[in-house]
Amino acid sequence: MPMKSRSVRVALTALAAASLLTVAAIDTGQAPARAATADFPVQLVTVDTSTRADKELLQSLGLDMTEHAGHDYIEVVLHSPAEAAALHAAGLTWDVRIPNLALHTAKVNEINERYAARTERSPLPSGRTGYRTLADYNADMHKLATMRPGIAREITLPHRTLEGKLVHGLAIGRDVREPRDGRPVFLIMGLHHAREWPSGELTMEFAYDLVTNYGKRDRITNLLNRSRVIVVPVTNPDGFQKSVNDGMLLDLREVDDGGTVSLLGSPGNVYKRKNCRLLDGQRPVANECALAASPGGFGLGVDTNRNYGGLWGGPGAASEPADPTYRGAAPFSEPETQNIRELVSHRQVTTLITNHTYSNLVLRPNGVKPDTIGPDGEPIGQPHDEAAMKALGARMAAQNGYQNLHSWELYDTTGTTEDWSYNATGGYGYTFEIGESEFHPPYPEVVDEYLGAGKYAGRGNREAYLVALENAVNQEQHSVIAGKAPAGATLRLTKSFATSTWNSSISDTIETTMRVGDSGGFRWHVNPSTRPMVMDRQYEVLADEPIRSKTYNGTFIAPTQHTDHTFTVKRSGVDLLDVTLDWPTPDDLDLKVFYREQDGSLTEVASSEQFVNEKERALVEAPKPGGYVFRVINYASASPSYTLTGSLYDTEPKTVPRQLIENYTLTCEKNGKILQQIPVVVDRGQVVKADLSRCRARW
Ligand code: 0X9
Ligand code: ZN
Repeated sequence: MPMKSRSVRVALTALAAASLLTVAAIDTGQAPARAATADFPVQLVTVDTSTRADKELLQSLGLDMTEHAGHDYIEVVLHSPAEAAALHAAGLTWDVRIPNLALHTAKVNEINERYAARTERSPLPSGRTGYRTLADYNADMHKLATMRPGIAREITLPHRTLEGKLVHGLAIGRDVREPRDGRPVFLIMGLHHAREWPSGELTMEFAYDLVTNYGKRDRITNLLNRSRVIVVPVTNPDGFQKSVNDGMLLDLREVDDGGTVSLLGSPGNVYKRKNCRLLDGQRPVANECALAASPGGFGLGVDTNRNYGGLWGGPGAASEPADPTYRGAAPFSEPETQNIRELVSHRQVTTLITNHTYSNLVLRPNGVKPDTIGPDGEPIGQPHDEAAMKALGARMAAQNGYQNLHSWELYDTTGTTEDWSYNATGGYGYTFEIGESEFHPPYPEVVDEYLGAGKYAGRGNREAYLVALENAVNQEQHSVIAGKAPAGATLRLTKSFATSTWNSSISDTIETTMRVGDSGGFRWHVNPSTRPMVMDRQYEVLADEPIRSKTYNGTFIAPTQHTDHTFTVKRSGVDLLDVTLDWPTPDDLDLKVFYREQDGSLTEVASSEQFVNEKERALVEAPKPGGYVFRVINYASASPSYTLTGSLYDTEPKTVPRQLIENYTLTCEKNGKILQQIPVVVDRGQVVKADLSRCRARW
């Protein structure tokens, strides 16, 4: 994770004295004079969040947070002066990274135009040289299915969007027009969030790669012989269409001509995140959604990545429609999430990737910290399959060079795609946050993200997706039901259960079918019958007593000065270094923790800058052995003394014990008539034999 370069911390009093617009004008000094007068330019800022409390405070403000975050910052899109005011009022400080996103998009458009003009064909599988519009996506899927009908088939998801659009996808694999024959499914998606254009581009390029290389490259041919791949590049077409249409309109030349200053003052829907649900339970009328762009355009709408049923309504999802992470009126209230729910409930999706931008991350479940108490009164814990999902995440991250993390390591979320899909089906699920630093960078970066660049040249997300597809077909990582049944019989696997939301539950049904081939032998690749949620799961608690603790009693530090104290971690394998600072006066000391590198330089590893009168605490997880410096800084304090304590802790693993074993119901059917029905229990990595002799006898 690239750590933010800290600039001077802005003193609160100075900010209070300045009017907001003046602050905005200073911060956005690079914008051309004409573009940034009365209008507040939509901007990308880096908010200082040195403690988890700061992160939670920021999250409570309902601002438009990005996934770009580190131990002491989160990047946020500011859409209006009111939002800047909310940050001030909360006492948070920030630096401006992109002072005018509209102007920035116009610049990116210019770069893109130049790239397209000088490039006849990019090295991408499709050869594209610029971002697709919604129409381009649909045309490309149609083209692939027409080009190779034997292995690519267009699919249309069951629900139209709120604006009445169809959501299209592509099914890819050998005999893709034949009835399903029990092969596992890999699902890859893009554009849950409207402004995250590369997430659709990479999804579509993977489809091109598979379809054009089937029969040419053994690895791809073999994978498509053993699986079906479902590609849904644009899961939120209403939102995406608004973002991309407005985005492509922003033109820098028009600034010079003086024509569209107001347009640049407001980027319209370019940074729209959510769908077109402007009012709970209602569909927008024609054009209403496009015109609803509030300053900067994130405005109303449901965050489709908070609307899934799993843990719906819990931490990291908002209940207010104007909030960027609005969860919607009910779990699965939106057509966009209903579509994906039904897709996943009617196929055996053993692995899925949902693409987003940005921050170069491979994220895995769960969305909340393991020690968070969940709806069942027990800690949410680590996913039952943590070890395997972490290992697969690492193998993918070795291809694209991203960081391999738990989703919750950046901030909490509930109701995301894989919060539901993993916990309901047991199929592995990942969020990819593509790209280093922005929602839709210059197109050449999209090319690099797909094919890999620098150290990762020739690998990139292309290879990461292939690794995921290999996992989807690897039967060690899912389950197999095998046996003999009459040729032509339909086998049906069903399971109904309650999926926990945060405060209640919804009923979920998984129902998948396959047709038995001419030989009568079948091998059905499925997810395990018992859901991870009801299996045992691990979490960790801090030991009651520290392994070692050292206390320093300090004396007065002159204002703006600091005092350093040294501390040593003698062995590896310690789980936590906990540093606390206390002092008697009601004013402000700050704390920073550094690691001393071999060359003697200091690397900041934790810090705590609470506000006046709050005591400081900094945590270093899994501290490396070596020398540490605890720096006590007098920010604004007259204290004659302070007490500083460094403690090393181990954590103790605890288990929420296995509670349940769940089964599928397997039926063997002839022309819709059930000839035999049996329960099937199958674990991950297991092959079980299903005895369907009665079905054969009665056929
Ligand atoms: O917040 C989201 O929905 C995703 N990030 S994005 O910037 N693309 O909007 C991340 C979802 C999972 N991540 C976390 N739990 N942090
Ligand atoms: Zn996203």
